Amino acid sequence: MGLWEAFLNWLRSLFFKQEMELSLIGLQNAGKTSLVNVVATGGYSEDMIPTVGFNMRKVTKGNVTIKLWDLGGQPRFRSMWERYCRAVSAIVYVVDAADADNLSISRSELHDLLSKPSLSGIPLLVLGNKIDKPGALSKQALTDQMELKSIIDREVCCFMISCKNSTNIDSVIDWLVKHSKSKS
Ligand SMILES: Nc1nc2c(ncn2[C@@H]2O[C@H](COP(=O)(O)OP(=O)(O)OP(=O)(O)O)[C@@H](O)[C@H]2O)c(=O)[nH]1
Ligand SMILES: [Mg+2]
Repeated sequence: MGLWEAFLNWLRSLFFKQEMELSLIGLQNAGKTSLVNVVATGGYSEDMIPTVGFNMRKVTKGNVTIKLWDLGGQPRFRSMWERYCRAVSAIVYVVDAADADNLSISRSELHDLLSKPSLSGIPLLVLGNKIDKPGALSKQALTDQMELKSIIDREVCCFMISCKNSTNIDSVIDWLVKHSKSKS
């Protein structure tokens, strides 16, 4: 990027708020609502109520306002995931990296969702959560088992996080802010 362009972008950022909309998807108990809480307030709680349907939260980071659709992960809510992903700048898919039993279901739900033509090209951020737990998968193992390398029609990024210990939450926020769109 040229210097002049960089300067114009900087000026723009002073006058225009950035805005983005994203969806949090993943099986029940993965930690989606916990992630919203950590990003919004830094708070974490062990007793969480499963999300029924969805919740919408707005979070502001710097000059970026993020509208988050936090969706329920129980089987009965999965059919509505696609509808809430259509208009978003990015899909954030949360996986419980310490729950080996449900990994193959998580993988097939992810690949099912990404096969919808309406969602083609939307960037994907996969988060392996609960790395504070013993037995949590490594990033390499999660990447392999979720078959992330087979996704070639969009940008894919993966971080290992812990909502409990706030591990890597900064990297998540950085990635999200970089993927926001300008709004006049
Ligand atoms: N050890 C550990 N537990 C976590 C972490 N993040 C979330 N949990 C726990 O996992 C459980 C489920 O968290 P939720 O945030 O409600 O999960 P969810 O994905 O929103 O679930 P649904 O709303 O049912 O789809 C809660 O008991 C959390 O305390 C983490 O980083 N480490
Ligand atoms: Mg929830």
